[in-house]
Amino acid sequence: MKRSKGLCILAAVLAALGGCLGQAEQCTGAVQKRIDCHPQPGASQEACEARGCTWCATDVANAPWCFFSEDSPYGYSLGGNTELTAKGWRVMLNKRHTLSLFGNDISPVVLEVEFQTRDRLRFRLYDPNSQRFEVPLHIDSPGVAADEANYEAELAEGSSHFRIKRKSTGTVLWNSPLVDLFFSNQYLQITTAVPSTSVYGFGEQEHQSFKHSMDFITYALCPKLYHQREVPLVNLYGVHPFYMCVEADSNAHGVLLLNSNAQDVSLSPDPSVTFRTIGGILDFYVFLGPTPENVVQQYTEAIGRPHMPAYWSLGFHLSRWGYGSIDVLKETVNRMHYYDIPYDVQHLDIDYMERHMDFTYDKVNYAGLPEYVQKLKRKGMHNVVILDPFITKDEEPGTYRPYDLGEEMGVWVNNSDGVTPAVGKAWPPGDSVFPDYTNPRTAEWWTQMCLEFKDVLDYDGIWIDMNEPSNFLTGQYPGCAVNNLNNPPYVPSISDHSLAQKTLCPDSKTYLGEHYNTHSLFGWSQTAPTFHAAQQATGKRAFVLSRSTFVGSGKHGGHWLGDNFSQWKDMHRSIIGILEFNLFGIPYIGADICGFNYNTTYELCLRWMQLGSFYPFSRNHNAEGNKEQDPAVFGAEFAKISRATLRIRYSLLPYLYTLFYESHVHGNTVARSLMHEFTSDQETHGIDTAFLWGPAFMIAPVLQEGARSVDVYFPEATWFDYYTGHKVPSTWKKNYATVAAPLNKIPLFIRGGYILPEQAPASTTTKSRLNPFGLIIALDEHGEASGSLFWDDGDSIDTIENENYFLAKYTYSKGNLKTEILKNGYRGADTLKYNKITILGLKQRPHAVTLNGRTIRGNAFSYELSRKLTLWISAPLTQELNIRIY
Ligand code: MIG
Repeated sequence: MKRSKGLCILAAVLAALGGCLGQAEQCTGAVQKRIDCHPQPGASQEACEARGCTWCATDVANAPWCFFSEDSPYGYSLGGNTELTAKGWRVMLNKRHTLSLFGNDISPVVLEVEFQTRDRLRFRLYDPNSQRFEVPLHIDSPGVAADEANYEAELAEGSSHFRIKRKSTGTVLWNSPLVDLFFSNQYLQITTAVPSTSVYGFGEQEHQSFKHSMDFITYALCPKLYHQREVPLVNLYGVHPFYMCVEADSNAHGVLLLNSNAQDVSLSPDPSVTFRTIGGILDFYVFLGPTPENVVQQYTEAIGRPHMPAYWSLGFHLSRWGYGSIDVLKETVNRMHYYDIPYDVQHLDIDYMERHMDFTYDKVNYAGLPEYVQKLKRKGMHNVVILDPFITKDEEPGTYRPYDLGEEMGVWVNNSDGVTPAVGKAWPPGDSVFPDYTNPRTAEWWTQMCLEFKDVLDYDGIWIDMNEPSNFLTGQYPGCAVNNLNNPPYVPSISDHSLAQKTLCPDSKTYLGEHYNTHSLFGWSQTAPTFHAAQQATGKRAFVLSRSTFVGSGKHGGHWLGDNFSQWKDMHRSIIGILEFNLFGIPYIGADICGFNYNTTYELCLRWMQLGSFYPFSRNHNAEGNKEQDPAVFGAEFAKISRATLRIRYSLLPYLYTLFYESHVHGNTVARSLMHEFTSDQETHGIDTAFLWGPAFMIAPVLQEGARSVDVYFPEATWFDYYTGHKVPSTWKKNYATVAAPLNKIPLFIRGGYILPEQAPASTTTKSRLNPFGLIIALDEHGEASGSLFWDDGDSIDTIENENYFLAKYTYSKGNLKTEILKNGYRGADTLKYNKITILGLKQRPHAVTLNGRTIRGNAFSYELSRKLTLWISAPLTQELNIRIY
């Protein structure tokens, strides 16, 4: 329930008067327990009481004034006996009263519980008498006996609540009163108590903190292009109805609502979470953890593990919308090379196209582009081209094959008649049609177009933009008809409260069903076909960067956070977005470095280059019309700092790549919050200004203008300054310490107990991949550390599945470093060497060092007062190392 401040005050006065008139007794009951009974705008006492709910003003910000009580005439009650099924149980629920909030209530509904794995429970509420839309994401369900599961699911409190418990602790993870359950044709709602206020996730919106505020906050989930991003919490491009909650005893669990209809979710201080969706079924999955990493591993096991990115895609990317010409592009590239800034990938935004038409390039302004791309490739660089999901229908017949062939194959999204294509307006000249990627024929057409285009303009990856899908109009021509789908009784709290705004009408027809149900799946359904097309076209590992994502998108693509602004606060929010997309199983994630909209400034851009050097996906990107902001344009000093920071990134790419391997194989996060690693330390729960690469590398960027230091929180562990190798003072532990951060420095720390593989940096990964490796061994308080290295050729398809890779495990204990080679299947590793071993945190200066039993001469190692030992060696990567420190 939203209203303006003024109205609020007026209503408060009226309510106070009401109180004097004898209605005060209604105001008993804690405000924080309220669940909104009038979620749409326009609540009034009259409307509220007419629907049988309680009205009571409060000055608690955002708290609903109209809310459910035990005797509100809604919800469901037990309608029969519990029946055992092959993997769980099910029970009928009947609607308690005949009154309806939004019409067409369904009764009975079935609550069905499925014990899928020991750590994963599914429960669904569905209509037993009619097939409703379900998301076509296949999740394997091996099934497990109830007594083997780590959870219990039951109807409790006289069968008035559905409850899920963690067996080991008895913590109630889910508790839904059936009294405010709704299951009508176009309005489904369920509330659950959550065991703590440490709640993370839900997307995609821009969040101000990683840990959510539970103060009656509502987020909408419905893909839309940015336009109103400046409005806080507005729904953005993707849909991830997934949250993770950390319980009081530090166990964590996750919950997914697998539903693709427009929806919103309200977080209340009780604490509780209310889901509202306008279609489909209520299909929940609960993941038992118990660590935050386990939650993400279990989540990605269900929805699909993240893809393995190409090594080159972990290099630095440069992009902008509106170079305008190949000459400006060349000047930009040249100055990057002049300053020798590490740089692997050049993106081409829509201005490379002829009149913004997919599968063309501008032969006038970008004359010679194909040859230029070849030249960059010979330097070891890669390129990514943008493709939009709208195809103009208004070129001369026979002159624009993408349209002609698509039309012939019948691959467009149709109007509600199911026959005539939906026509909207976007970048290309004339009007456009929209490929329906849920149709397998569309995938064939798209692949064909991508293959043919490769011969026109070579590319290594594809960037798919505007796939919410975006349209410059509200709905297609001639506007949306008035009907149930286009005008549902409840519209979630999305921007403008309009489902068709800047997209297609909900009653449009896609292969999988009405756009009403499949809107959130547009970008998702485009990602897999683009992945396969890119793979086929390049013969290499696919690179797909998608603006719109859904549950499971990480399997085939990465994401960037979209059209941010060149503002300091956006820099902070980028960290939150990156942490969230790691929860969503999309670890290949970054934000536009230096900001997309608005002109950046020298200092903002410099600090952002420093932070962005540690985004899993590191790309500087800018909007049309803004001042240039590539790291070479600000002069020598800026370039030098950017170069130095990116060289740190490049030197640690073997570590980052190994994290992506772990993510692909085990579903781990790549960038993670301090809370993920130090869950039992409550202080970490709210930290989102610093983050980690894996368990071991902390990035603590400057996020404020003019700041020359950062207050860094150091959880209980041994930490080393990345630059000096100094152990941080023990007084800093479990404390905030002020760390110097002059303009040329981003604070970075290594966690004791870990071994990080590194490799000498170079101007591209093509070159750095040939350089010698090093190991940074950061000892914990027991003088121990471990780590691993994954290596392969970096861009072949399925190297893991085909066992064409190298995997080593390193352990250091009692002065002894050992490697164990777990896999030696990549012959390209045979020529690579280790040349540098760094040990941080030694207790004393060693008097001798041996490598594989032979003494290392004194001039091949150096020991610094910081207790950092550096050994210069030459040893093959693919043979086991044994180093002893005496
Ligand atoms: O209407 O292709 O988010 O990264 O530069 C804007 C032009 C369309 C939006 C993307 C942005 C890209 C821009 N696109």
